[in-house]
Amino acid sequence: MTGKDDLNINKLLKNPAVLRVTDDISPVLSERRNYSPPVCDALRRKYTVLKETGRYKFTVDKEARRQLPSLIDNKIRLIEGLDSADETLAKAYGRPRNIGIVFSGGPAPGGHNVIAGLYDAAKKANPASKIYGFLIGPDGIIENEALELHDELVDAYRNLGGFTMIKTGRAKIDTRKKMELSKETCKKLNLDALVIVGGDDSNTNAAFLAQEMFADGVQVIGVPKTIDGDIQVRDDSGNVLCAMSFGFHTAARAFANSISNLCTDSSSDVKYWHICKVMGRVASHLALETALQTHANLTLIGEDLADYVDKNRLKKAQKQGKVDYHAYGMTLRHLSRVICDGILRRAAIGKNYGVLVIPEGVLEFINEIQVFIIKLNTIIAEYNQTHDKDFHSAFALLDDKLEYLRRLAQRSRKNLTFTLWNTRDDDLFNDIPAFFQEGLLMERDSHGNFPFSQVETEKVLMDLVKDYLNILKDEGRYRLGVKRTYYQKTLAQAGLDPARFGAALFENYGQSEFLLRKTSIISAKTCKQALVKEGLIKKDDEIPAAVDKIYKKSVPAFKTQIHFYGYDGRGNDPTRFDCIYTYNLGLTVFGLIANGATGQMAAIRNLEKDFSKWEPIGIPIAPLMHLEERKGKLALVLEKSIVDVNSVAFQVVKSRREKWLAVDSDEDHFRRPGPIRFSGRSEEDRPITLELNALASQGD
Ligand code: FBP
Repeated sequence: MTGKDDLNINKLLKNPAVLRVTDDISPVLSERRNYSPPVCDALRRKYTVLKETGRYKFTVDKEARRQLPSLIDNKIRLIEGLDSADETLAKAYGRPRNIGIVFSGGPAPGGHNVIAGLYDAAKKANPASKIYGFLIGPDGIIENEALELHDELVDAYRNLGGFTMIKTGRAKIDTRKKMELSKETCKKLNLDALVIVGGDDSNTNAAFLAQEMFADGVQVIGVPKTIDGDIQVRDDSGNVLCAMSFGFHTAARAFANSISNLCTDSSSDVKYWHICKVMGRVASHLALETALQTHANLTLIGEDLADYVDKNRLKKAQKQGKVDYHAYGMTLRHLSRVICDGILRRAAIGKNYGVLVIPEGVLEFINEIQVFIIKLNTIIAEYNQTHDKDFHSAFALLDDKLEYLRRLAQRSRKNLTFTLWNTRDDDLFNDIPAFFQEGLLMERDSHGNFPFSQVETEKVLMDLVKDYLNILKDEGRYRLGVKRTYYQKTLAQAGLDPARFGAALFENYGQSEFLLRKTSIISAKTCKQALVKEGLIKKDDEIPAAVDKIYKKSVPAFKTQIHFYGYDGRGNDPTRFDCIYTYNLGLTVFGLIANGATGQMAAIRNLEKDFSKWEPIGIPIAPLMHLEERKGKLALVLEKSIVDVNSVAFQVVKSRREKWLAVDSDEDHFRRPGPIRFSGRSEEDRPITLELNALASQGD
């Protein structure tokens, strides 16, 4: 570049038009920062008060009562607004407070608005109140790494995605030492309250912290965060108290937009099956919402697979007067058959392309894999408890880990009381591909969860699918249907009689719009034999070019493109629904704190209804807890909500499956959700899952 060019570019860079388009602040960023979400009526008032209601009942776990005695009798708290207050309330409500807030676990769109809501409400009640953001997750509490938030910082992140302002982490405050350090931090910062924005595990942690700090008077409030959508709360009678965690809507809409684009691509280029894995560590809520948003051709729902019963197997066993326990639940192999069936049926009408959605946590619902996961969890946890070095450092390589498992299997042969890992387990485990073995042995997170996002589930499944399709191809059963009119035109143009050749080549000539090659024709050689047999050509003749062309058209090539949707959707700027939901959650948090609550989770009731019906509430966390296997032991945790196969949303998807598979000559029935639109009228109000499930309570 010459000096003259340098001079020009420097001048150009100062040009207002260049400055405007190269600025970090895009028009949508400004629009988002300046947006003020609407506020629920109760939270708009000068004061809030809590009204305890005994209307909602929970069955309390004995262990929860034992471990969380100060919180277990907490009730649902309704938040009501007041424009004026007596002196005592006004003084208590408006006293200056120090509040700490932390993000825990994976990012979820809307988190910044929880902070903004809490910050606005606290400053409105008393401008001298201080809000601290703990940095990089719960480690920030343990190590007292905190940042005092101020207007400029909070304003910079309003209505924006990610947890960028204070970052997040997956640490768990699970040892006496970490608990003491956390208490010390609260003391040093003179905190009145600590707010934990997290998923089921983090809210579990919030309950234990609330119990621990009860005597010190530090209140602990949880906020239901996770794109997975698996924090949903109902009471014993099924009344919905929290319909969905925040972040779910945005992530689902982001995934749906990308997947919908693939639906368009696949039906244009007609040569690929797009295999889309979507996040959701265990529950398939995100996959279900994606199905409703896009009408992709095939969507697997883990919870549905777990319910699977092989009726043929069951009948066969019944006839023999036996019970076949293997008939219950889905195996990996069987699942690959289910996928192949869809692929085959579409191929038969000439559609050798499509979109398949696989939930990230599908393996959790496959019996044989779940057994491995639980056994390996226990083996790893037991090893870590009894040795100085942890399992993963002691056995860094896969071969070392396999060798250790082999030794355990040998032990089971000598010692019959040791049943954790037997020779059969070891043989089965050695039968699976190395990359999958590595996946199943991966390090668990601090809460003992299996890292599904790092396992190439789609690869495991698609390898099985490809193997089976090859078998079906060899048997002549995987073939592409050829449009009758195309076939007739091609043969007629070559001067051949379509009817005579058709009868020799196809099993359904004259019966269907799409012609299926006979299963005995699996190669050019067998095609020629069929023609010779019917006297259409002589032994030494070549296959007529037109027939060869039709034969080649009927041979499918199974080509896939693999995609993973997770981190991208998690980082998306929130939908309007999530912006409004989270800002009101932040205000709710302050309402709970200002009224002395602890061990509660902030929530908004009636999310599935119009905004005017939204009600801020506090849900007691302790009564929601139950015992679950974690790190090989039973632990008290908040129960995850998985997809209810009897829900309206699932039943709608189930009843549309055949239509969306589109095994007919019509176009596919894809739906275009479009990208997330922050402004404009075409953006939807709330997740489709919520809208549909709300119909159940209306009795429609
Ligand atoms: P949270 O439950 O912490 O919100 O995280 C959800 C999630 O995005 C899952 O969908 C996914 O399996 C997991 O986090 C990925 O974890 P990581 O961020 O550690 O890769």
